[in-house]
Amino acid sequence: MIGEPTIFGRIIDGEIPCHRVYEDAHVLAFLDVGPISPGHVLVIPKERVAFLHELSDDAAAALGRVLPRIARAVMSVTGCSDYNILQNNGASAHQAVFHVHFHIIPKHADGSGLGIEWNANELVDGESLAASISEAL
Ligand code: DGP
Repeated sequence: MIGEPTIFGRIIDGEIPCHRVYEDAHVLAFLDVGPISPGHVLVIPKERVAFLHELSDDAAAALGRVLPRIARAVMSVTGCSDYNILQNNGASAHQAVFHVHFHIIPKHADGSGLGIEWNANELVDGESLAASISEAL
């Protein structure tokens, strides 16, 4: 790890308390301290990297393995049938804590939950763009 631990690193280390809902060797999940809606949970890797694209394959796999299970538990307890998974990377993309995290945000009947502004445009040069991204993998 380079630099000061983030607030989530300190939660992993037990220096800062959290309302833990799940933990294994690679993953920790806990309630968001400022929930957008009741049942808002954060799921984080114990690997200390800021952005999704920095995650090791093992840490990514560990997250992917438990996310649906935690989502099912949130649905069962809150009664929501709809929810968003949000994962922000970079300050301009609304990331405030620079340790990878997935939000599970229930959408409740009262309208509480994530609000999304979705400015769809027309796809331009799809074929060459897809080929370029594919080649970059
Ligand atoms: P983001 O904007 O994606 O980086 O979201 C960071 C989230 O982390 C935000 O919803 C509030 C939450 N958060 C920040 N500090 C703490 C904390 O100390 N404890 C808990 N449980 N959540 C925190």
